[in-house]
Amino acid sequence: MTHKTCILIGAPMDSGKRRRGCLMGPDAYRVAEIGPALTDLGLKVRDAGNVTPDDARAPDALPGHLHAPAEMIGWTSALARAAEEALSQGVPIFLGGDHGLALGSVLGAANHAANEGRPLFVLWLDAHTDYHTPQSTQSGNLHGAPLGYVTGRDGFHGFPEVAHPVPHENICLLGLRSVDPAERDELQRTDIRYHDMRSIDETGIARPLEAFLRDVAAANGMLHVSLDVDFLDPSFAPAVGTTVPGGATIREAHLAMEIICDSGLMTSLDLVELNPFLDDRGRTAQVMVDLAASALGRRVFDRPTRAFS
Ligand code: 4U7
Ligand code: MN
Ligand code: MN
Ligand code: MN
Repeated sequence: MTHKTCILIGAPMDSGKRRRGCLMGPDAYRVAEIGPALTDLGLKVRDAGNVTPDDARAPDALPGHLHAPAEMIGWTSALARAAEEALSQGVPIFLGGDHGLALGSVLGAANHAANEGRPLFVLWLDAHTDYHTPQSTQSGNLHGAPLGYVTGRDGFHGFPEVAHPVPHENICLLGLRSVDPAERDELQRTDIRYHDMRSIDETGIARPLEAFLRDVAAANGMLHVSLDVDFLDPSFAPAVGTTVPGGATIREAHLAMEIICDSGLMTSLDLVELNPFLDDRGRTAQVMVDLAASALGRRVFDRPTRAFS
């Protein structure tokens, strides 16, 4: 692991939804010392600063109830470029910003993987499925649509073309407990893997995650991990606009990160939806930094590495 360079990329964006505050996220992660937490693990860390969105306009074909569509298009193209560039140099860690940033981070990762001739896999840790299209979303908030976009669903007029859609079977969602009917109906027609909180309560988080990672390893895949604060239960992670009770515990979340780390497969990471305006003395920012450190090698004792291939 020590050969890796982590590249911190700030995405101070709020355009994916109406409630404001996530744009302060990158600063909160830096104040919570995400950089030192990773250098302490023997990793090289480069802070690439913050991305600024491209200028863009929203075509008339997009539905009128969408929030900030031009800004979303501008963020998507700028972040996809930043992701592609960073992936050729190390492991990008996107400091959000709302989950709308993943339209760009995953698009860039998919383009990079295609150039490398490798498949991209996506692990989505979230209370929500984020599988909307501009037409299916009722809220008009595109932070609920990144998986719809990167899988190549129709209707994202004016957004960068998704030349390499992520295949459904390469996506695994963990932590679900708030799924809109329109998303559920579409998802159930696909072979996306999803595990809601009930199934995590019944089988634990390790088994479905390890099964997914074995497939990533067998395919020599790249792995993008997208961690939404609301994957966690709001009692541990209050700084989020979309709180849904009954989320993952700190222990489940750390175990997931440690298993990801053991696999050695993660090639990019999003930390999204932190709203520092809603935080309680920085504790959610700190939890997210600790989870990122677990995904990148922090551990109490060395253990024999698990076999994933
Ligand atoms: B997040 C929602 F209706 N589905 O579309 C919507 F419940 O990135 C929520 O996962 C989306 O936090 C949440 O607005 C997006 C809602
Ligand atoms: Mn999300
Ligand atoms: Mn969510
Ligand atoms: Mn499919």
